Amino acid sequence: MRVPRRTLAALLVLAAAPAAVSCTAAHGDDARPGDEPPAALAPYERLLPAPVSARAQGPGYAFGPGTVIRTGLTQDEEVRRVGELLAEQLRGPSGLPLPVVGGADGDGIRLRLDEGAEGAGEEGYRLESGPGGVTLTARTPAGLFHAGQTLRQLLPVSGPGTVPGGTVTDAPRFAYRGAMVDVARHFFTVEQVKRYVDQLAQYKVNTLHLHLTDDQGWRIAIDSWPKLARTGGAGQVGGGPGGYWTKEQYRELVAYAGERYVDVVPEIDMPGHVNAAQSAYAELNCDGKAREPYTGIKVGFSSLCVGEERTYEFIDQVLGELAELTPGKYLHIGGDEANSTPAADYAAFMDRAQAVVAKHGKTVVAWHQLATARPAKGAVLQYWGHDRTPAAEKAAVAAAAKAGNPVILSPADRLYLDMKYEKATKPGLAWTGYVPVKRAYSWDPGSYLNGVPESAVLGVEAPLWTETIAARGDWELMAYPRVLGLAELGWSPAGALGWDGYRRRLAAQGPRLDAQDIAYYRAPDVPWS
Ligand code: NGO
Repeated sequence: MRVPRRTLAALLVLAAAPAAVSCTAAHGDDARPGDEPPAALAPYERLLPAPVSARAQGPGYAFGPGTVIRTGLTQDEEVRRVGELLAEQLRGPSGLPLPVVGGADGDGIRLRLDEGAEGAGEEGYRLESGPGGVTLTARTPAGLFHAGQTLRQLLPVSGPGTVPGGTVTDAPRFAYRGAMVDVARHFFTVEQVKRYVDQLAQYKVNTLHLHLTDDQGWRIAIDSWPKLARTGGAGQVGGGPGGYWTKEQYRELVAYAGERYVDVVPEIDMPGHVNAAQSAYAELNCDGKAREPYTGIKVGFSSLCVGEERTYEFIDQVLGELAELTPGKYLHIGGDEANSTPAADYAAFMDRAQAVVAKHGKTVVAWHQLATARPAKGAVLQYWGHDRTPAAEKAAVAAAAKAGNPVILSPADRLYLDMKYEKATKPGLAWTGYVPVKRAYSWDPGSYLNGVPESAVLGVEAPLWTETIAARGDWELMAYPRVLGLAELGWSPAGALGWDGYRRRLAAQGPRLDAQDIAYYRAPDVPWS
């Protein structure tokens, strides 16, 4: 679902045309804390993620009490729903009634599904604003949704206002733009995760990876193994009460995310990271003895019993129920840090686990250690190495990519949202070193790993591990603003990337984050107003 390079190039040329106020594709690279604050960016320049092309032109549209949202002639139910959701998102800040009506003609915000819309792909769109209204055009409802999020950024943070005249033509660079939440180390409610989905979807992030199980907790109800959640979900890091989601709650979250064009990828981590399951069921241990619940933050000490047939009945039933609950195409089976599973056992186990995923009609995602075993055809590898990862490990990922396994990039020293920004950051870990906002953003996914060309990169993902994160404030402090950098790396064309332009676009988002009551870290090298 990538826009063909030539189309992108052509659009970029357009964006740079003399009459255009192009989205500022600045390439300057140095943080200059203490510099004069740069002049404020015009609305079309401050869009984040930076679009393929944006230009201001002519008078704009007065978005006011008379504005209606028109969802087109086709009576398409989904377009209607996108219109309703956009109205809801715009009503809050603007205080306007914004009725949603059918039809395509007349003033207002017009949503237009056009299967022939050129260059738009699965998620792209075009936005045109002039005195008569704003027209959003896309090939798919997802594209219309993304267009609506761009429109939100062209409006004032609060109150009615003018959508400046101009045009945006846009489509993502990568198909997979993800964020992960670890609800196993610390438990979080579905409501808290929904809040994150809302925040992320406005920046065109389209995947939510849920790390549902680990040594410290099992967070999803499984009917055939009820003690996994009831017993295995009772605790968390530090010993506080944990919790779990019922199937109903999980379904509700998946549906909520789906309405915002965010796919859910659930993860059951194995064969390591399984102490919670092994504390609930003695039979999952080779010695037949239940483990004590674990509330610390060490890794690599637990392993499923690879030689025992019951282990495979377990994973078949668990993954079967999860597949049934999950409309998306991926199931994540972990595979990281299996330090207590001998290499040959690990490979044998992963062979069978991958076959189970296929049997239930899904595609495997696993942490990149799967590359050291035998990745199945089409299995997706999630790379979480860093600058000091041994070359041999990187080479295994490159070899798998060469053999056709797509790669999701989550470099730990760039995209791990649990890494401290600096020494003074209170929550967080620092095993990769500190990850300031600039470092999180300043790299290119298309040329990051030797031997993994852009064509092998499915996309990028920012994981939020929660060993040290127990409350919303810390979650948001660690995620924001770094997760906006992830959004831009995943969406914007390579030519639009660059720290100097980005830090200004990011600063312009400050009032929006404030208005949404997001507790972000005010990085010193970003010119916040
Ligand atoms: C590692 C480890 C996780 C930790 C995380 C902390 C992966 C894939 N496995 O990443 O269990 O929570 O680091 O940063």
